[in-house]
Amino acid sequence: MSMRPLLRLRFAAFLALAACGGGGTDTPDPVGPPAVTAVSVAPATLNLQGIGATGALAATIAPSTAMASVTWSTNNAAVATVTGSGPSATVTAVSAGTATITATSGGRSGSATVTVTSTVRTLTLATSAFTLVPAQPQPLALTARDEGGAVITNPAVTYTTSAESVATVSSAGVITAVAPGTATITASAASANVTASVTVLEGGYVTASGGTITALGGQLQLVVPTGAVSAPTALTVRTVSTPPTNARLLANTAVLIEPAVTFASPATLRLRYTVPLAADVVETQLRLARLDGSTWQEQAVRVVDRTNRRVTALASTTGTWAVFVPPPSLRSFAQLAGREVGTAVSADALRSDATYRQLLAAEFNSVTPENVMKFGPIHPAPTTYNFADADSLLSFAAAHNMTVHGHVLLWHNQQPAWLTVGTPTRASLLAALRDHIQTVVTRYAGRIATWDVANEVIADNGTGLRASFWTTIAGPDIIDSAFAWARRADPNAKLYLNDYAVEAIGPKSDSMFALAMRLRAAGVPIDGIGLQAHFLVNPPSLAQQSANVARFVAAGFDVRYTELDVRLANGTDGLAAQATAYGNAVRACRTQLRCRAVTVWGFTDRYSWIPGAFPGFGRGHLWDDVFAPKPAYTGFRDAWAVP
Ligand code: 9MR
Repeated sequence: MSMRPLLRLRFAAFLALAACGGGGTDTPDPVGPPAVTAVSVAPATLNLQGIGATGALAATIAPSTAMASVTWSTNNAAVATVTGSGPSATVTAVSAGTATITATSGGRSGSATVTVTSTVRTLTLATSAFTLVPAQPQPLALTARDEGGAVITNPAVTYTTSAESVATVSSAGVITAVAPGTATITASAASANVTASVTVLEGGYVTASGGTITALGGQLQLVVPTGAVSAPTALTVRTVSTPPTNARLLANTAVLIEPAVTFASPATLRLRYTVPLAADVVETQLRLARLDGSTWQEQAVRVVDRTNRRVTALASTTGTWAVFVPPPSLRSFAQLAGREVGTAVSADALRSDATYRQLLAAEFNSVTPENVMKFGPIHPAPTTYNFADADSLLSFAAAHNMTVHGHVLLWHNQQPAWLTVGTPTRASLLAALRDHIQTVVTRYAGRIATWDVANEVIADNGTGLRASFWTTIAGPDIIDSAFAWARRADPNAKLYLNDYAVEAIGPKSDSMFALAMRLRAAGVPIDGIGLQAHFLVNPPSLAQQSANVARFVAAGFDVRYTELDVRLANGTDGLAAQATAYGNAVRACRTQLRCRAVTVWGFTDRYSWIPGAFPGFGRGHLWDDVFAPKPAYTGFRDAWAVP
């Protein structure tokens, strides 16, 4: 048995004393309980779970015969206190941490380590209601406290969401909005719970490095290039219902994107139209607009994607965007019918009258210069051309997606004085006309789809050719030459023979037919027949006109109504008959696919050639002199509108 040296010494002394006892001397010295030689505490470690939890410790004294009392102490009463009498003690947890509990007896001591682990009693959130947009992250600011109110760092918390489809939550407590709706996020630790409500709006979230907003059930997609925004930006998107002036919104496609964000580089904005398009709307008419203050600014449309029903634009800024279509118009119906609806355009009105321009652009998809391309106006001196007005009209047409019907190359009216003075000869006229056609047609090649090459060359009584300045001096084959020169100058333009009073089969239409056949047989490049259609209230019937159109088409010619108007005698009503006349021209044309267009010779009574040319007549057009649509407009439009 091993014994510590000191103990061994004392024990030896005790034995020595005992040995000399009974040696006849006095009572031996009293011998007390042995001194404490060691104190141990069990268990050596004590884990207390939760504030207020208690645990027991026991001290063991050596030798067991030692009779010393035991005192207990803690080195950290903030963590654990100890009460005890004798060898047993009760330790009470005060707060999380570690304390050393010591039992002391007879100058000796032993200890145990007590670890207090606190439990989460309360969970609180700095904010417990969130409104987010899809893809937006939102960390939860969670505080866990123990029973004593102390904050627990890094508590073990689990997070759950009531609707993954609305918002998810990570194990670190970061919510991510997914799609519109509401969800409840629950954080749990021990027996504590706390919830946060999440409302996800239509919208999206753009991150600093780029991103995509998809909202409104996929109707809106905003693709933001990298670096386009300087910080993560949440955008909410709402529907709005105020349409652009003079336009129809496609349902659900006007969106308000808040807050308005200006992008460093343009983002791609795609707006989907989820509704079927109205019968008269064609995709190419779809427009994008952005609300600027209280006015809609039309934005350039980059792509109309029919398959996915998306209209795409480049956007520098968010705000309110909409897909819209123009109101029902002549051109929308004509386009559906696969044809052109045109009008002669007055250069003066185009220059000076904004209402005129607005109506022209909205209603027509084809224009014919009423005067400015005629020989005299465009070629006023032998080597002088005046293209300014024609150029303006072509710019307008291009800007508004309109075709241009050129009018006119060879005609006996509106010639410049220089052409007719002196004694023109066949040679001089041929040279002049060739130069004229080469110059004018070449200049506008590719921009003028169809040309009136020869105009009004049939005699009024229907017997053959008109004896005009051109045909009389140069010979009738100048007509042939005009077509040939025009073809050479623009091989793609369709070349027309144009005349009036040829809208029903009869002597004059027969003469025109015969001329067209002769020209073609001679190899002259003639493509089409222009029916002017300057009507009075009782024009040829629909059946007569249809038969006439059919004859030219059957012979292989394109046809177009080139100068339709219906003049009324002053003091008469005639508006209903006028409406019928306008409608029937369209109906007749539409009986044949190769009747490509119906062009009116001016669209408003405000700028009309009729009163000047036919005193006592007027009111021949679709809109009146203050731009109010007349029954003629409705009659004309309805004939276009039928499928
Ligand atoms: O509408 C045109 C009018 O302004 C001119 O003064 C006139 C000159 O003759 O020409 C009018 O247009 C005609 C067209 O060029 C050819 N067909 C008959 C049209 C009405 O006269």
